[in-house]
Amino acid sequence: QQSRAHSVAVLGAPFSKGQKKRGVEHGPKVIRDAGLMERLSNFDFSVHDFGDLNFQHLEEDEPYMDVKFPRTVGAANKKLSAAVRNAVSAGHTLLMLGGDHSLAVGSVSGHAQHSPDLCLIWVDAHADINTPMTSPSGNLHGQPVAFMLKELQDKMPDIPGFSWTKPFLSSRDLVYIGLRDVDPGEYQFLKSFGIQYFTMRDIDRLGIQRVMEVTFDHLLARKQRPIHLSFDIDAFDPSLAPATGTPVNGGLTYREGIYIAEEIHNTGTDHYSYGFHFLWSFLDFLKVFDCLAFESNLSSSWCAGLLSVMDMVEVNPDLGASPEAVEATATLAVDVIASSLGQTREGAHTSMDEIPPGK
Ligand code: 4U7
Ligand code: MN
Ligand code: MN
Ligand code: MN
Repeated sequence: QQSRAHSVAVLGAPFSKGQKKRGVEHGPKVIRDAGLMERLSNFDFSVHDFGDLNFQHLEEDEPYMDVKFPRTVGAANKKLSAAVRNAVSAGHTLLMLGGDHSLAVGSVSGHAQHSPDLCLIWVDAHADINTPMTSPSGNLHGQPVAFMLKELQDKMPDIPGFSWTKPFLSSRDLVYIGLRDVDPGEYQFLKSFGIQYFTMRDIDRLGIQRVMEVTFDHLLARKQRPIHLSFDIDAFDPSLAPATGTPVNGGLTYREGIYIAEEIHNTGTDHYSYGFHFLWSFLDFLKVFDCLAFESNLSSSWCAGLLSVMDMVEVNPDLGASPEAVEATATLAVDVIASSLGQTREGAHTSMDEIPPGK
């Protein structure tokens, strides 16, 4: 059953050609070095390390319009897409370690091939929804969402390397959290498609709790469905996540980032509050019951929630001012991953049979 993942698969994607700075291809290694697998071994689910994908470097890869390395990025994403589809089809909850954010094209499309009804939560300082025509940089890590959206189909040229993928996501199935650097063309798309987004200003006004409530109301009120979480580490304030390629001041606090992750894990257990329709509330109620029963019967406390695939991207160890800065950024990534998979701040929710006696 989809809400009961028994295993998490970890897949590294050491890739950096979606932007110009070297180093982000070492993201998977530094996130692993920060203790990822040990942290995940504390949970009740099993963990499978699928290792890192091997990406080809294409010699002949001239820019298309202003777009850099289109064939290299396209081929890498085609490969990632198949790997993600296979892992999800095999029943794993998948954790993809980037690499730059252009990898979301492969990650989300592969996920969508198995779960066409998925919804996408994009946590990022940036909207990454430029088309080649609106992109100020030509970097594909600022464009992945444009490849996904059906609404942008006739605004996207045929970019070499990307003929394998077709738009599969509706703009209503996407929510952004953490935005604070949005280009003019991107703003136009957000507004004209009515995309639900929360800038840092919105988080200041509403608080992160309300932001998550509205996010789930928007995505899950009518039906429960798989969540794809695409987490760009630059969503955090640069004081917390300095080792990244496009830092922007005024980002998420540690607690806001962890709260987002915890709430995503809690989907499927506490979502009875989303939406108002009686029938759905009732079905949600049954599901809560189901999940709680599962937790108590097996004394294995883990309930997967709706998170099905998570990307953790844009950790670049070459850009930290010191080894400490790099380690802080990578450890933060591990903390967000652990919280998304069920680590809680109130302690383990496995119940002890009895409180140990004093004597
Ligand atoms: B990231 C930018 F112009 N919008 O398109 C662009 F500001 O994956 C930045 O979110 C994109 O880190 C940042 O190049 C991509 C720029
Ligand atoms: Mn970003
Ligand atoms: Mn991004
Ligand atoms: Mn749980």
